[in-house]
Amino acid sequence: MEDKYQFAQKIVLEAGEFLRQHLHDDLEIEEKGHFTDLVTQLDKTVQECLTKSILERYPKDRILGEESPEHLPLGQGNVWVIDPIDGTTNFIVQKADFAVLLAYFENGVGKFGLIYDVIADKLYHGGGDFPVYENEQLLPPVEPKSLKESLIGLNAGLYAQNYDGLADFADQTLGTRSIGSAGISFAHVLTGRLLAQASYVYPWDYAAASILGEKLGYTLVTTKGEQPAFYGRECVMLAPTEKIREIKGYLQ
Ligand code: 2AM
Ligand code: CA
Repeated sequence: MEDKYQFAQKIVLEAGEFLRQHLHDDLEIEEKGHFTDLVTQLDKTVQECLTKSILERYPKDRILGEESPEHLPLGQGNVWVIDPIDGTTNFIVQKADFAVLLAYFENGVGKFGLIYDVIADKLYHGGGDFPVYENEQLLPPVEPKSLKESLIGLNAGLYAQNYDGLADFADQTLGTRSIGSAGISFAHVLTGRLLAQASYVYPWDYAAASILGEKLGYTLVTTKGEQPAFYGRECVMLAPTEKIREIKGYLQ
């Protein structure tokens, strides 16, 4: 597993370097269903490069990628979960606050996860048998503060709708923050900047955070209070395990 983990770090860092080099390229932007759900040629290129590198080295493994054709369940066999650019809108508009996300599962069990904040050059990595690091700095286990001393990650849309009671929960805290990259937002939970992060997202957006978080004392749950299905789009929240019961008290 050590080899696979080192390999994963290498290809994610290379993908980030590629995106930095192509940051100011002319972008071919396509809408995927809704005008806010965008994809560029660089999302597709990074997805293809990561897929090719993984399958060349591990031909029996399988890929679940945001931009890959089949969205298979990850419960069986060796599955790599890829989001080539998490925060594509930020990538297009802000040229910052986007991430490369990679997670690896064997028969549904998360073995390691990687969140690479490309412009900040911060790689969050570990999980499973590996300690969790931000670059070379070991991250300590969660030390949750009270809701009244904490910020939570939540976008304006979910707050405005009070989706599953998230605004009621947010109103118990010092306030909300929203970055536009689920991966980077989840990483801010892992470092204690945010108490929790809730997002309406897909498995490739939350798989790495779920593996990293579990190692440090966080749990990823749906805002309905269930285990995420790791299939299709769901509203999920990463929060300190010992705070979940209290938070659920504010959710509907
Ligand atoms: P993405 O850029 O990889 O799609 C804020 O938009 C966050 O929600 C981002 O992490 C984004 O990831 C994710 N997201 C997932 N599905 C989305 C969608 N249909 N439209 C916009 N953002 C989406
Ligand atoms: Ca993406």
